[in-house]
Amino acid sequence: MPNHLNPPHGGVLVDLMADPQRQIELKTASRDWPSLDLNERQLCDLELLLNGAFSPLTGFLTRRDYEPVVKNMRLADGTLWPIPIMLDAGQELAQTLSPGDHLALRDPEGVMLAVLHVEDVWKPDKRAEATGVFGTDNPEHPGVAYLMQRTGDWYIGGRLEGLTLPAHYDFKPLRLTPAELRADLAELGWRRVVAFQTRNPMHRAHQELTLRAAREVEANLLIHPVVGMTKPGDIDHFTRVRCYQALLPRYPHNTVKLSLLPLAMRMAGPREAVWHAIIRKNYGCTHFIVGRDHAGPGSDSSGKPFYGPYEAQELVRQVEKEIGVEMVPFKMMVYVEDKDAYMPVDEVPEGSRSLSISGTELRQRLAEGRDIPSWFTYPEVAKELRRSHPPRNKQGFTVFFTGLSGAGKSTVARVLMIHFLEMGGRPVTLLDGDIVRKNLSSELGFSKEHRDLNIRRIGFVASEITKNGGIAICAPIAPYDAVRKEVRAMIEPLGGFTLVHVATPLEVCEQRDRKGLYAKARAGIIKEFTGISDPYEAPDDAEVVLDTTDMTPEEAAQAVILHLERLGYVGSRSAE
Ligand code: PPS
Repeated sequence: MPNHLNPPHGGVLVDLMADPQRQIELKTASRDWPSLDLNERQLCDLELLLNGAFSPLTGFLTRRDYEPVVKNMRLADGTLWPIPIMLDAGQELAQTLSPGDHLALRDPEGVMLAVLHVEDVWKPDKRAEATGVFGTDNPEHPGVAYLMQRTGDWYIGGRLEGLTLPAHYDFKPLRLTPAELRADLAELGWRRVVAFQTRNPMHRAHQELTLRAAREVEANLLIHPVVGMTKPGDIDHFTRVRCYQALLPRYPHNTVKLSLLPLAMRMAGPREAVWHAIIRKNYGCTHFIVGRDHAGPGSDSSGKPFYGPYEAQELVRQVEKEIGVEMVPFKMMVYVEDKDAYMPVDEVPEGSRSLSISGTELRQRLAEGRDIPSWFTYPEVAKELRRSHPPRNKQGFTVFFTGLSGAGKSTVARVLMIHFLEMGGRPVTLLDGDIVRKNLSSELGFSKEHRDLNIRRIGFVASEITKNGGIAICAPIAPYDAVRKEVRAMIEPLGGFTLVHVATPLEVCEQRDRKGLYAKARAGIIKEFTGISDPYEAPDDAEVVLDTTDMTPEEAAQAVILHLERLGYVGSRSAE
């Protein structure tokens, strides 16, 4: 093994990649093997198994290793390993596999990335896994939620042989494998390297913390952000990496390096911190920064934190020698106004005012286009954040009408569209019930299943429009609550979403009967007619409720516009 793969740059790296001759054999043999197309989490795990970041693991855990890992953070042979790395599957695939079989692991395009030599197939006790790994089975914990709701019920364990690493097309020069990073560090002559883990943009507090850490242990700094899967709702990695790149010139020359880690985080707090330290050891680092509430998901709905603020530091402290990485513990850094400097919260002089801005506060400031002070983040970082998080008056949004046939949805939607066109500044699309049924859903009828599918299609189109900064106005009946909520959940992370319940009473709609449909429904000529022979679930989450019985379409549209103005999506500021 070349010298640079040995300490001080990490321990022994496992190499799971098959040589070219063996790859040909595997590809030929794979024609007879079952396949699994990996999801995002599995792809991340596979990449770090294959590239050696999860050394000493040589594959997905077998039951023999899984159980002691869950119970006491150790593989069967006693090696420290805190997080189960599992290949999960549904019953359909699991039933067809037995020990000794081969499973081809593929990316979503069908490219074969690796072969799993199946050693074990079993149904785990997920609740025991949750309490063992996360210390809770509360589904508000994102790691528990993933395990309970998105993880298949079966695990398949076994050794891996790799053919190729998952493909990435973004920030390629920054995606170094452990061997590549070790080689780079050796070439730079960096013998002591302190790694900084992050899933957030880095502000001045983080810069100060990393500079202090590097100074304290006389090491160079590796900024090693996670770009695989982080906590749902986090700022996307494209934006974050641009922010890190903007920050780099603010460090002293030749002291810092940026490299990206395609890890799927579990938010497991203390255990995750141990895992992060092992991974950094494998990437060739000698030191690892552990801050306040490292890799913790915050608090549950009752406000109780899942982990104590320094629990992760305590656990890493117990095992740092065994891992061979020295922890650099840090308290929270705050800005001290009268000193115009950052310092650890426990060192702030008495009587001094300290300031900080939370992630939620930052998101609010971005959404409202408010000032982001330069004591908090450098202007070049703020600029990157603003580019991908424009204020609300520049974001896209969806206005989603729901209500009975004849309630007035289409008419109000049309008036609203005209007003948006008059305001200008954003493209507007009207997805009226009839238009959609003609163009997107012509093959669908009015069963619950078909109506839900229709609404999902509308939601998908509206989410794309919203994501790209446009206005989508939807006006279907959308009689079912669950699918309306699904659409809301799909769109809200991408821009604005306003549900408008056109709550005109059935008697009024029936009296109007502009299309003659109610008469036909009463006569039984039209079946499954909403309000007559089919249900309508009135929403309890509508932002605007309109009854068009005694309201003009103009008045109804104004009520929606006033609501959007109040939130800042339209109005005087949208002309800026
Ligand atoms: S849904 O439930 O949201 O998928 O319905 P939507 O796509 O809005 O389609 C409703 C329009 O189709 C006409 N129509 C019916 N509506 C309800 N129930 C039945 N059985 C039915 N059959 C045909 C009706 O004209 C609806 O248009 P609007 O504009 O709401 O009156």
